[in-house]
Amino acid sequence: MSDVRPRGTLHGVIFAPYVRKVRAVLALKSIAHHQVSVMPGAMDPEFLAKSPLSKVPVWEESGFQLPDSSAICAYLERIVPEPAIYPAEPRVFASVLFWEEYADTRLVDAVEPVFFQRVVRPRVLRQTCDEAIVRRQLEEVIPPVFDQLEALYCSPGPLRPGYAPPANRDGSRSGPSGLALDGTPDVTPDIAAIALWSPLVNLEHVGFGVDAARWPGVAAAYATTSAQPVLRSIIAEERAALGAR
Ligand SMILES: N[C@@H](CCC(=O)N[C@@H](CS)C(=O)NCC(=O)O)C(=O)O
Repeated sequence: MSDVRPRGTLHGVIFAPYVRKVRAVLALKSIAHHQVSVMPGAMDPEFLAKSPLSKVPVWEESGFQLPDSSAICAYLERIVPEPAIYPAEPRVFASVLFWEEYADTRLVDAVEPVFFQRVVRPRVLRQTCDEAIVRRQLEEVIPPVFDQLEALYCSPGPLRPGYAPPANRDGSRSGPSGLALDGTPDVTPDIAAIALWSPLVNLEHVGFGVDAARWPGVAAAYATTSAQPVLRSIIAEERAALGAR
């Protein structure tokens, strides 16, 4: 029988991309935990003692606190190694760390203003959405990021050792990261795939998908990661919290 005692507590609001990244890893590794909703930028002394940079997420266990999604995910891999989300081969491992960093910086910076304007401003801050910012991000800021991902992450090359093409959505196999016939991915996504997936969920929550005609690799990578049953559950839970069907 598996141990369902909570291993620790994750602090952070579930819509924050870095929090979702950690929740995805916890779910993929079946690590039972408590979830405490903390808004980004919390400045109370109790939270600052856990998170000196006042950012979410923070992972907490008895006698141990760890901020930063990348640190937390690396720690979770050490305490629960299977299924592995970090490749073993040195170059593939290092490259995956780079793409995780790319997702956590360039992609989050491009995407988050859209979610902030469409959800946080009206629902949390009771302010109106600035549609000019949304349009600018969608038309000018996000496309070059997707172009870069398409060219450098979704294609074989020196920045992508170990690249495997994503699955065809019809269930036929096009490579080792394919979908099984029931549509379930048969390979656990690595930390780069998870980190790239997470901010794109926020984009989907506000009605914007990745244009598969323009960025087929990015769209397929997102779809393949989203098809993991435990990640589908995370998206469904968030949609319910947003009041969407
Ligand atoms: N490198 C950090 C970034 C965390 C981060 O920036 N979190 C945002 C929420 S998505 C936050 O807490 N922002 C509040 C602030 O910057 O004051 C990580 O990977 O955890």
